[in-house]
Amino acid sequence: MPLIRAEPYEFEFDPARAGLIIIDMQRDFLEPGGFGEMLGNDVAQLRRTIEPNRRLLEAWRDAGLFVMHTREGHRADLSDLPPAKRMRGRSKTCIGDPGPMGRILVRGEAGHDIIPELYPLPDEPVIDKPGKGAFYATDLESILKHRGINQLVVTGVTTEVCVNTTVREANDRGFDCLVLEDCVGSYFPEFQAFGLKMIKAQGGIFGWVGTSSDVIAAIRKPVLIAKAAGGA
Ligand code: TIU
Repeated sequence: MPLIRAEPYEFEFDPARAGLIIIDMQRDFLEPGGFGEMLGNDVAQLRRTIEPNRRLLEAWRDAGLFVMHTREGHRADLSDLPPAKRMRGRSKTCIGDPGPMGRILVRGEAGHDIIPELYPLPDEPVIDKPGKGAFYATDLESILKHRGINQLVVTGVTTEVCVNTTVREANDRGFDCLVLEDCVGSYFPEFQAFGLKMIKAQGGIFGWVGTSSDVIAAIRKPVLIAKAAGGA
């Protein structure tokens, strides 16, 4: 079993029982001109995660491992949108209203979809979730159960909101989570730092924190490592 460098201590990685879950890398959260930026957020804080996620996803796919993607959003009729969520923030523009890239956080709209750099392949499950956590009101848990997955490598945005909520939900359901600090992002640097600290504190109360380069090294096929080292 490969050991991956992590905090608070090394993660015993079992590729056959691990799934990569990429949280909410959606155009409305990450792209200039999207909903996130419209609310005054600095999307550059999230965009720095795109390239590390892209490299990780490429290596993960090359290794033939299991990957899932999530999107936060609602039905077009908004019947799964809690009124409290719609009104929160007292914003002029709410979820479901027309936004810069279609109706905000509504399934099927351009802004709700995943950024092209990380677009799912047809055989990769996409979990459409109405909440911040990926387990709430989705079939994620049954997908993981049927696949025999008990470890999650977690990336995406935002660190303190949908990533933390999903990790906490997973932890209560018995999954070991390894969160990759270079592949998760927050609009707020202080929340990025503390969002990660909260996961690994108290002996790993919710899980582990590591980096994508260590995961990529663990899943690379030996022939690729030999090539990188200058071998045949
Ligand atoms: N995906 C996710 O984190 N949804 C959010 O609403 N995040 C914020 O930081 N607002």
